[in-house]
Amino acid sequence: MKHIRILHTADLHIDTTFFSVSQKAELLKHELLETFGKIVNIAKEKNVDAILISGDITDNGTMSQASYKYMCDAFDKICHIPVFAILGNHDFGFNYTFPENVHLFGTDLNFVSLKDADIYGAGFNFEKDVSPLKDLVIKDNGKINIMLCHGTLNGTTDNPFLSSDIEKSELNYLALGHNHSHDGVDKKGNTYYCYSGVPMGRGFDELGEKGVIIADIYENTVETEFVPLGSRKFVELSVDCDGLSNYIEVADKVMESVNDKDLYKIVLTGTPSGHINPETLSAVLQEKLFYAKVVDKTKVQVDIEELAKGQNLVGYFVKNAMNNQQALDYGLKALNGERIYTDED
Ligand SMILES: [Mn+2]
Repeated sequence: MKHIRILHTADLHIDTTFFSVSQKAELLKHELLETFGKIVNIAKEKNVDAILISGDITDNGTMSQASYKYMCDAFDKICHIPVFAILGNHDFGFNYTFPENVHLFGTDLNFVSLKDADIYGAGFNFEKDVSPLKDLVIKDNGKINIMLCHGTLNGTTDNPFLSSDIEKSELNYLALGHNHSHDGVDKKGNTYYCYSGVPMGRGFDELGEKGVIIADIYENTVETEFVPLGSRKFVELSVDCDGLSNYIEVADKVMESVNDKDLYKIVLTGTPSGHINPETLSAVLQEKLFYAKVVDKTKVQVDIEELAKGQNLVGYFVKNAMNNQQALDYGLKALNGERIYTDED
């Protein structure tokens, strides 16, 4: 029976700056590199026939000498496993060579044969905003056909392609890169496909567990497994402050459902019975957790109708902001001299 086992990853974004979590940026940058080391180890443990990297190897086309050497050493450690890679839209200006076991496809669609499979690939096209999937013509239907592609499914920009392009491709497996979240494996026609997602979250827009895909690809079917990489997670935690009266009570509640490894965005909701000082809460949580930021979306417990009657700044403000709950909540806090903790901080 024809069969090939591959490890599918993408969007490594090596040397991401992590500017949104500046205090921990350098450490996280290093951990991202170590996550790449973990990927290579998993490839070895799972005895894969090949590793596929579907673009965005770097975050901006360059990497430090240390990161480049780390990657080369990691590839050397698995010199018996072939690696197939393409460049993504973040790899503009990429000018590195990797050890011999790494095959980096150019921009023009091409393929390499390995065991029972033909592996097609083409790097991100900066000149022509169209996916190479649209030009794909399979050479040998008697083989297992796989393709690496970096672009937007059913989008309009960034090398877009359609579900119907997948359906008519006659590929067995399409290893996608560009979308940073893995939303399961899909199938169109006879083609199994997925975005593997990033190997490690890099901000509060990349939440939760990240990993790689191990796929056993047969002529008529594909079996896949999502293997978590155990990297630090970005987590958004909503905390209902109904009835809580101060920052200590809120901090206690937060500590019940966190660990000291992950990065947290703590979103305060509900109507507290007393004043919660977000500044103090933030300082306390930052001390207890690896990383914490507080976003205050609590409602102020006041009699709006009564306030609106006031012949003063507060009364004037409330009268005019009456129909906008968020403006009222933030405005009343601001008028009370508090710093406002919003999502934009
Ligand atoms: Mn990317």
